[in-house]
Amino acid sequence: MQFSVKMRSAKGGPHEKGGRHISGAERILDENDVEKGVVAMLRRARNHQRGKADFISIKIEEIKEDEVIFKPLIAVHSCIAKNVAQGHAIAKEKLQSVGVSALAIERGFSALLALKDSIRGAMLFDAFTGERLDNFGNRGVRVTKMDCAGAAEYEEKLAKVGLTGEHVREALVLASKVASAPGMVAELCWADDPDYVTGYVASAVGGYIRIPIMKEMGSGVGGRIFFVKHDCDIKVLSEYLQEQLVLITFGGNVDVEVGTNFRKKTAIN
Ligand code: WAQ
Ligand code: MG
Repeated sequence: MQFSVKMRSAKGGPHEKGGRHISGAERILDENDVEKGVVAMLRRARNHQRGKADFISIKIEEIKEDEVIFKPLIAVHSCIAKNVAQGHAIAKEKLQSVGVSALAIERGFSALLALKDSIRGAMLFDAFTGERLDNFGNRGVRVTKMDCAGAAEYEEKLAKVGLTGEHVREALVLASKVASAPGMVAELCWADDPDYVTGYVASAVGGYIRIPIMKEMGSGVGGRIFFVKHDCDIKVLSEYLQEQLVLITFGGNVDVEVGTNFRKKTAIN
């Protein structure tokens, strides 16, 4: 039996009463791993760099295994950037190359850079006009009900190319689910943890492009923008992001390419 386990935490009360978002997590776990998973989430919320949460919501739901679908891990590429300006320039170029308009890119960046603090979910933007399409306000759309299909296999393969840690695993799983969503064009993200400055641009076509520096060290403001097709059905998309159970598979060999020009290729297998 499997369970969807999700956590969101805030400080200064619940999110909906103005509390400051601290941390969230989403997993799909076997019955035997639920207890351990819940304890890990509790610890994360209480010992987070962003602060000690005083509101923690953990939701555990039994799932029907026939409702789970499988999607492949998107290809992973790493870029070199020496500072935030270079990181943003690479991200903009990559977004444009997978079909996001220059106007939408500017608007997306402005929206993220204008945040005074992180919100708990992602903002949806029209990839053509750059208009914000969701009306989730300071909540954003939270992608949930996803995990990697085989955690042990995943850890082992990613460790071989030096991609370890929860940030990477969670981001790769989220980005792969998001890239598979109906109407999705691309995602832009950087972390909200003050000492974690990495971010990425991801899409089904271009894969996961890891960018080492997307904000200044010490900044607790990160976020996500999902750029979607002009005629995207927001209701269908939001339902997929929030409710569809998705497990991410390796689907054979996965290549991780390193370098601005992606010259060095390391196969994970
Ligand atoms: N659904 C939608 N938005 C989310 C979710 C979610 N499940 N989780 C986080 N966000 C939004 C929210 O606004 C956060 O403030 C923001 O994204 C950043 O979240 O080394 O750690 O969990 O390759 O801090 C990327 C690089 C790390 C990983 C991203 O994001 C790597 C990261 P964080
Ligand atoms: Mg974070």
